[in-house]
Amino acid sequence: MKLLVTGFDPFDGEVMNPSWEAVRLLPDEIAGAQIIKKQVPVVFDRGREVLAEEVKLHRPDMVLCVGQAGGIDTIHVERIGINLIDARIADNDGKQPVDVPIREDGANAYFSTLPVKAMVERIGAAGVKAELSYSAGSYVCNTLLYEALYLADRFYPQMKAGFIHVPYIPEQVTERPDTPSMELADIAKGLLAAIEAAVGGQEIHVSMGTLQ
Ligand code: PCA
Repeated sequence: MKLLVTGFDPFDGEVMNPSWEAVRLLPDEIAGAQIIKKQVPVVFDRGREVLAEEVKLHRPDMVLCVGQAGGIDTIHVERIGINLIDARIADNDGKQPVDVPIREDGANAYFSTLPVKAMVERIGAAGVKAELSYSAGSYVCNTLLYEALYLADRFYPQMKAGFIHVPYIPEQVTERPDTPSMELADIAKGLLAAIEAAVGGQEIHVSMGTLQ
């Protein structure tokens, strides 16, 4: 099994993005699955293009995109991607689309096809705080989640996809002591646990399908 795991470039004045820093710490194999890592720009158009190119190139069985959500204090396993861009700030290319759909011909929303509850549970069992989230926002992260699910729906029906938002790491909040953060090692541990659950979940799904 092949998993494409993405993290983002820094954005919004930050010098690093914990999503990519944590993704790059992951081993190249988890629970027997090959892990392909890719850093994605925080740019509405190019971010989606990079994702589509990587999917076309590697044909992963599963895509897990990871992004930073400053201000959260637990790992958020996202449940839904919505067909909307409503950017609060400009992307790294200076573009700030407001109230536009991601895909004119796409569904209003797609649910993550990863086993989100099992992932939250497994992250918690690894000693890292996690919860389900019902909104990935309306910025570049939601766009990437929506796009991954759109691509799966249209072109890669076997491909599962989902998204995880991670908190700031302590180095990012030294000037903002009231803002929550999580150690990078814990974020990486959480991602590892989530991937183990996702890979296990898929195996169960496949074997149930085989029984029918
Ligand atoms: N977080 C942003 C985009 C890139 C990232 O890491 C978001 O939540 O949309």
